[in-house]
Amino acid sequence: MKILVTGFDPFGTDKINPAIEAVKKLPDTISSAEIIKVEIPTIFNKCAEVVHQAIIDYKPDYVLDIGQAGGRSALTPERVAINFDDGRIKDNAGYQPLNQTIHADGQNAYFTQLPVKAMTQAIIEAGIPSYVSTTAGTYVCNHIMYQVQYMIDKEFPDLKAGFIHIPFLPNQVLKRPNTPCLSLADDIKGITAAIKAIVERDGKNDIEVIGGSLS
Ligand code: PCA
Repeated sequence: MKILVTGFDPFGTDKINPAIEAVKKLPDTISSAEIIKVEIPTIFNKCAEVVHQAIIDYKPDYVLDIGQAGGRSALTPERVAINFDDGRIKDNAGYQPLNQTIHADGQNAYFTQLPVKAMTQAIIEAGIPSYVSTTAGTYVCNHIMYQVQYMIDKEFPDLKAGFIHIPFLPNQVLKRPNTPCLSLADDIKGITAAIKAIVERDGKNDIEVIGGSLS
């Protein structure tokens, strides 16, 4: 089995992105699955071109995109991606879409094929905080999650894909009081546990445990 894991480059005012830092340091093999690591730019559309090319080049069974969610306190597997770009800030190419549909012929939203509850449980069992998220926002992270789902819909029906948002690193919150953070070692441990859960649940449904949220 092959799993393509992508990490975004730094964006906004940050000089580092925990996503690509963690992805670079993942093991090359997890539960006998080959891990292919690719850095992607925090640029609308361009990031999807890079992932599309990587899917063609590597023919992975799974795509797992990783991105920073500054302010979150846990590793959060995302349940759903929406057909909507709405930038709070410009992307790394200076583009700031407002109220844009990503694909006119795509679904309004796509659910991930990944077992988000099993992933969350595995991350917690590894000693790292985790919960299932039901919004990946409206910036480049939701965009790439949606774009990969659109590729599955239109072009790669056997592919399975999803997304994990991760908190700031400790050195990103030195001047951001009362903001949660997680160490790079914990990011790596948690993402590795989530990938193990993906491999273990391959061909099976997600586990049926409580994992919903009220907000
Ligand atoms: N996080 C941003 C885009 C790149 C990243 O790592 C987001 O949550 O949309």
